[in-house]
Amino acid sequence: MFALLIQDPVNINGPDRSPQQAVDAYGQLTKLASTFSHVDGLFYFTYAVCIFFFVLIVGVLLFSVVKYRRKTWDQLPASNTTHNTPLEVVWTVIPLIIVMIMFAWGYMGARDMTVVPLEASRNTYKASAKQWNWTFHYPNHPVASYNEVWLEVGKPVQFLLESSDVLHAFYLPAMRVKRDVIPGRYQSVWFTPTTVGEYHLFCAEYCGKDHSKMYAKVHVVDTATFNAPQRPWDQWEDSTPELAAKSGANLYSQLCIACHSVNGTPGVGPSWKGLFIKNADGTYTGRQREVIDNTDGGKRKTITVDDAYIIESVHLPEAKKVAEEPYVRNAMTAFPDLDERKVRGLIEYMKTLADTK
Ligand code: HEC
Ligand SMILES: [Cu+2]
Repeated sequence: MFALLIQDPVNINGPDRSPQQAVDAYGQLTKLASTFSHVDGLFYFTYAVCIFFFVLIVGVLLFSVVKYRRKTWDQLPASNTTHNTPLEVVWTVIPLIIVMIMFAWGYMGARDMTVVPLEASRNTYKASAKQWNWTFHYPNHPVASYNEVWLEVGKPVQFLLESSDVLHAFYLPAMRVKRDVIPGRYQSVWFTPTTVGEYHLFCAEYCGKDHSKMYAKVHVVDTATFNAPQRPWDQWEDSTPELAAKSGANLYSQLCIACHSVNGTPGVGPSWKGLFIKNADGTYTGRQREVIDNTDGGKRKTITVDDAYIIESVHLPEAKKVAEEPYVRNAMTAFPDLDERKVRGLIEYMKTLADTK
């Protein structure tokens, strides 16, 4: 039975799981990577109490069932005792003490987790949740990142959580933090990451169709990597069109893949295949697209897809909405913080999906 409980710490979530995402010695919790060790202590204490009383109660029950079963039809009851005051006191007081220990332990832990130390509040990130992405803003750097965030090891950090649509939840099991993200109000969590590595951030509140895909990578890196002149979240290779397309493809698989296919299959949004047409001389022309132009009183127009239209579609999708069924009825997530350089990488990637004339 215990072989089932104690899972292989390396293979529990597939071969690509890094050691930092492995489970702890008992195979029950993700390996702790923050200072909130009381969560583990309390968890295992509660777990041990439950196992002890389960075995005790079921054991006594089974023993009595067998020992005191009626063996003949006319056998009298073994005992007529209905009350035993010392016994009642014992089984009230002992559980009370155990429960009070759990309460005090949990209360002190909850206080630690909710009172944000000054050092963490001076290192405040913003995490914005939106169906079905996370956007991160950094305390002293203008560039935001999506679905990936970088933290400095050993430095207390606070996350200010906001949602621009529905309920989400910020769940970082390795750090032992979890908080609902509620539209119209700021929530916050803090922790101190203690181990360099890569961790999973999950959305833990069902938030619609692609809730299961709403997770982010949390990179905990050493101080030198974090403060490198080229910050780890600000790296973007686009020195040649091929490399830009590669960076774009990578970003596509993080941000756009949920709604846009690249093989012509319609999704929530139109496929990117054939958005451009490659001419015989190697240049690209955009395809014709019927749109509703909300910057011009909602008029229907036929436009030619070009860089400006794509950049606008990313920053302000409502400006020109695709007028074709079924896309006209669907809404696109806006990415106003995605800088133009990255959108140009995405455009280079779209061009690799062009139809040839
Ligand atoms: C939540 C789903 C969703 C996500 C995520 C999404 N889109 Fe869209 N996209 C749509 C929908 C729906 C449309 C069509 C309606 C409209 O124009 O607003 C659209 C339209 C577009 C268009 C206009 C396409 C055309 O054929 O005319 C572009 C360009 C675009 N999206 C780019 C992106 C990029 C780049 C990303 C990732 C950074 C992205 N989208 C992520 C849903 C999405
Ligand atoms: Cu969510």
